[in-house]
Amino acid sequence: MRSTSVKERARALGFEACGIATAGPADPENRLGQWIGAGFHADMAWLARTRDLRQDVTRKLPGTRSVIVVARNYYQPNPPRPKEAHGKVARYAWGRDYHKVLKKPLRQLAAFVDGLEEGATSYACVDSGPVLERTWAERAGVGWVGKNSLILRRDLGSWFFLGVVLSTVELAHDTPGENRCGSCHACIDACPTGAIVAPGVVDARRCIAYQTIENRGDIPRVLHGPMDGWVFGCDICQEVCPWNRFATPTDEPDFAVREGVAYPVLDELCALGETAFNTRFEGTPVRRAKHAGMVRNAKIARESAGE
Ligand code: B12
Ligand code: SF4
Ligand code: SF4
Repeated sequence: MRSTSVKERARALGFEACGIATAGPADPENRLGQWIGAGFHADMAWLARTRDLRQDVTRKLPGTRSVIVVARNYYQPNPPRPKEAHGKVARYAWGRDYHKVLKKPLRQLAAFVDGLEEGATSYACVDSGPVLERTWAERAGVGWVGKNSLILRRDLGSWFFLGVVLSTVELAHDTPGENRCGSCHACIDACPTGAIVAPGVVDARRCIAYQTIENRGDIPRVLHGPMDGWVFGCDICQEVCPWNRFATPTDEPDFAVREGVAYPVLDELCALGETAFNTRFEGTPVRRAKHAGMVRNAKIARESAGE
């Protein structure tokens, strides 16, 4: 079967999971529209701008019949912390930027699918494409949408990236992931800013990940204390998730933690010039926050540590 060969190829390319969904309206309940309408996207105007594309994959790739979703594990245990006062960087950003790491194997997977049918076309993306990756991941059976809004799997927990290939090739689809959060609400309780406003719904304005990575302005004072040393992203709603007890270390050497990235010493970070910042975080996702953003975050962490 063609879908089996796609999954075998994905496995051979290093993806731990691969599932397939049949293309169709991505968001019939208009969750994205409601989320944007409530202002939960904060200043991420690009999300609102691309809303129509996100809700209909055939606008991005006319003739899309199948949505192939892959997962790549990035888990690795915490490295030792420095003795000096330090900040915390989210685990996903400790090594080489995942956009770069996943690009080649995802393109190879797309090329393989293209080869299944004369005249087939495809579109591959990781994170930055206008695709509702989590919706498709759940539909393709790659996992379920947890109450922290992340995709979870029984074997990997949630420490994995998603990648998507839209294809005009018709492939047998999988069964959607079954939600296994049950009565647990550990992530909602643990979120220090109350950003998880309903199961599966995060208000980015209150989310430390948004504030430390995407916000280019000032971070509201009321969030400074709860940020608790996070200087890039936040992992709290994953660290407390019982499914993450099953996480095993990644086999991707490019994700290996780089020197000085996971727990940057705050005095050093505050004093870092722009060139030194770019060199230190070269090739990692941390560059997205930009020099000014990271220095701002480090100053907040240093003030809070001193309080
Ligand atoms: C914008 C964005 C953010 C924003 C907003 C987060 C958010 N919750 O929406 C910010 C900057 C805060 C953020 C933070 C993080 N992000 Co982010 N982010 C994205 C991005 C680019 C778009 C997400 C989006 O469209 N949000 C809008 C909402 C409405 O969409 P949604 O959450 O996907 O919800 C849909 C479905 O989940 C479903 N749904 C919603 N609620 C419910 C409830 C139930 C019960 C059900 C069944 C379905 C359901 O309906 C929605 C519409 O169809 C995606 C990549 C992509 N292209 O999709 C990565 C992505 C979601 N991020 C990712 C990661 C890793 C993170 C962080 C963990 C990074 C970190 N450690 O700091 C945090 C986690 C914070 C959190 N708890 O969400 C990964 C998640 C991988 C995974 N295992 O799920 C993604 C998929 C990138 C990737 N390719 O790997 N992110
Ligand atoms: S990433 Fe942090 S701030 Fe954002 S929802 Fe999760 S626990 Fe809350
Ligand atoms: S902490 Fe509990 S409720 Fe939250 S995602 Fe994990 S299993 Fe689901």
